[in-house]
Amino acid sequence: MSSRRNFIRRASAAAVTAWLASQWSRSAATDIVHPPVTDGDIVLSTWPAGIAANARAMQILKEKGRVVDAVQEGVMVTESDRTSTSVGLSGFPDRDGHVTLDACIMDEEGNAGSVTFLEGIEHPVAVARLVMDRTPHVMLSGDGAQQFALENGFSLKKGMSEQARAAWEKWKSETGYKPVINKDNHDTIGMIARTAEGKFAGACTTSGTAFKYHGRVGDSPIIGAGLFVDPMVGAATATGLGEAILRICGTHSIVEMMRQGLTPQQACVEAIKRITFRQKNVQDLQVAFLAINRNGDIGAFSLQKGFQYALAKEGRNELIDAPALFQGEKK
Ligand code: SD4
Repeated sequence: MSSRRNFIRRASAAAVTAWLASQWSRSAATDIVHPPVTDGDIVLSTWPAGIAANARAMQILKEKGRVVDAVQEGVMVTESDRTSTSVGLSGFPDRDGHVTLDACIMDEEGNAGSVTFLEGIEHPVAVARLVMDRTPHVMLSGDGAQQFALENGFSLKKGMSEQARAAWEKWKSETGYKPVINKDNHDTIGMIARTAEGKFAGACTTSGTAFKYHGRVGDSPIIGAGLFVDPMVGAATATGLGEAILRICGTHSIVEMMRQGLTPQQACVEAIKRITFRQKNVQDLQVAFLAINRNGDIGAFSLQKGFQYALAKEGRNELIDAPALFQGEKK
C-alpha cells in the first residue's frame, strides 16, 4: 500500500515537473518573439507632479542607472514635495489625525516590495525597496514597517503639516467624523517606465484617501492593484478610489489583458468599464489607469474627466489630458 502511494507521489511529481518545464519553455518562447524595442526610454506617471518626478527618473536613466532606481528616485521627488496633500508626510491625515503612508515598488525581474500603514517616514517607497531587496517578504505594515525602516537608517519625521491640520479640523467640523467618497484629492503618484532595452519597473506612493478610517489601506501598496509589472508583458499603475481598484485587481487585470493581446489603451478602458459593473455610484468617484507594453505603446484612461498624466520620452516631458469614460466637467 505504502509503495503504491509512493509510486503515485513520484508519478505526480514527475507530471508536475514536466508541466513546469513546458510552461518555462513557452514563456521563454514568448520572450523571444517580441520585437526588440528601439525607441528609447519612456517614463509615465500620474498627475501634474509627475513632471518633476519623470525628470528625475529620466536623469537616472540617462546616466545608465537601473530602471528600478529611476522609478524610486522619481517618486521620491513627490514624497518630499511639501505642497502635496496626497503623497508623503505632508499628505492629509486619517480621521484620527495620523498621516499613514502606503507605497510599493517592482523591479525589472518582477520582484516586489511594499509598505502599508507606515507613519513618520519621509520616503515609504525607499522602505518598500529595502523590503524587496533585503527581506524574504513582499509587504511590511504599520509598526513593523516603521521598526524595519528605523533599523535600516531611516529617521522619524513629524507627521502632519499645518495645511493638512487645518484641512482636517475643517473636515471634522463639517462632516461629523464620517469618511466620505469623493472625486477630488486624488494625486497619488504612480510611475511606470520601460527602457530602450525593454526593461520595466514601477513605483506607487500615497498618503491614501483623506480622512480615511484609521487602519485603512488602499490599492497603492498592493501588488496587482495600484501597481503591477510583468517583465515579459509590461506595466500598469493606478490612482483614484483605492477600494474600486482593489475590487478588480486593477493593474494586474490590465497587464493580463495586455498579455492576451489588448493594447495598453484597450486594457485601461476595459478595466475602467469593469469598475462600472462592480461599483455603485460611479458618477461620484474617480479612478484612472496608466499602462505601457514592450513596444512602448501607452494606455491612459479614467472614469471622470480631469485626469492628467506626465509622459517623458524622446527628450520631451509633457502633461497630457487622459480620455475619460464620463465626459462631465467634474474631476
Ligand atoms: C488610495 N489610490 O489610497 C489611493 C488614493 C489616490 O490619488 O490615488 N490618490 O485609495
